[in-house]
Amino acid sequence: MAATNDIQYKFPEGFWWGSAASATQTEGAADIDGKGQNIWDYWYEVEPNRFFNGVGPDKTSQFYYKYKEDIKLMKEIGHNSFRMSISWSRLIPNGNGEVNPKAVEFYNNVINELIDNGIEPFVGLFHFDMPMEMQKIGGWESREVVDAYEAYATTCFELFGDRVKKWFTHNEPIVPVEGGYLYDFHYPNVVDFGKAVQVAFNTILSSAKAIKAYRELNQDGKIGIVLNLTPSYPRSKNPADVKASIICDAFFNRSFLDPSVKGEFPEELVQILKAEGFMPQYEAEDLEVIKNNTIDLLGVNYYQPRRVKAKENLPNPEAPFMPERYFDYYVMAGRKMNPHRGWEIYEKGIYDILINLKENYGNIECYISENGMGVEGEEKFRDENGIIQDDYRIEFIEEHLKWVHRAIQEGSNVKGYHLWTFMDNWSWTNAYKNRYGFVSVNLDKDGERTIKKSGQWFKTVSANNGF
Ligand code: BGP
Repeated sequence: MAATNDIQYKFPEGFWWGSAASATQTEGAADIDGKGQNIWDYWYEVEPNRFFNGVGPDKTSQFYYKYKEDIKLMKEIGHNSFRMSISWSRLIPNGNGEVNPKAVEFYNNVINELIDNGIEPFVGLFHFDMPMEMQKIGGWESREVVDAYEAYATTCFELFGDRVKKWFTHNEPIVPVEGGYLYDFHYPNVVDFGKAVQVAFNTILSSAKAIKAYRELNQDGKIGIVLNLTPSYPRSKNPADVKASIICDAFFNRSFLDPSVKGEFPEELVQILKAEGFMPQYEAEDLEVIKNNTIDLLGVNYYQPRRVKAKENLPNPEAPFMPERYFDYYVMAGRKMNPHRGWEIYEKGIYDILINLKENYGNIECYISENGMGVEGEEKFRDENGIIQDDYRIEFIEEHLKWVHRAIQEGSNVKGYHLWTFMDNWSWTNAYKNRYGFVSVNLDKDGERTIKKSGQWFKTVSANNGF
């Protein structure tokens, strides 16, 4: 362990060190103990070929069975906090109605085990996993589903809120909009911008309703949302490029950030939706609910930047409407790459997000809820002692943490850093392709766990509260 006087980047007392994961990506046990199907279980059943190597959500990393062992490992590598999510279709198999007692038992056990090990549970209510019965009646397109979600959220607060003091209504809510309704990488694989807007609006409304329900219960915790705030950098200062980046930002960041923090929608976006004829349907009181129920705490997910320029070509008027009618992406020459995932690495992006929150969003309390480096074929880095030598991940985390540290020096209200993810897990259509964990999961050996070099390193960082 580094001597304390060797620490160059010291973080504030009580900084949250940990990682994040989600229910459907880790639990497995997809069809036992009363769990209902969600869209992933269903989609895998009907189109297994859409998943990398045909691996589905049925087994994943078996957290359902191995949670005690996993939580022990979390403690061992220095976690003082961990974000998990509750599977809506495990807790309430039909999405609305009967609560599954086996699920209550499981989540109680996990939450208690975390607390007994000195790890604060941060709990998300929705991480991409719509119950199939709810999807059948329209998913987030439907007001009925918004109401069912509010009831589900209330049930969670009532069941677990005595111990859980940090709640998140949604994780990256723009992703089910993109995946399910624009770009065909989540079920229901609809390509329809009008529906996408309705889904986005209803998701925001559901978040505000859950926040309202939480406050009405007078529990003494905090409630927020986790957003992937990918900055949109313009190619140049040319006004056309800058305008393109502002519009891109309004579509993909401010669409959820502004209503969540300020209770209002970005004017640039509303203007476009009106001009293009895509305003969602809503009731007048919805806007009041959104306005009056903003978040306490913001989770920030950051992986890579967006690089944007003015559109080069006229769009095909026959093609479905897409946000990209207003901008093009471009590849910046000289960008730094994660060659194992094909994503750009731009560490300063994390600082830019935090400074933006400080300057334009009232310096809302926030934390880095996901950041991480996916590596395809990571087994090749396993050494003769069986340890994955992931020095690239250590460097990735360090370089991002330096910028987080700098933002703190400049007054950012950022309270913690969680890696995506604790252990290698099943990542939607990418299944087990890209590995992100502090802990490796060997699928050929019944999910055997081994702490990677980065996990050992993180333990020291957490113990020293810096590096
Ligand atoms: C984030 C999601 C996670 C996870 C991660 C890695 O956006 O919140 O659920 O899947 O991306 O993605 P991938 O495995 O596609 O590299």
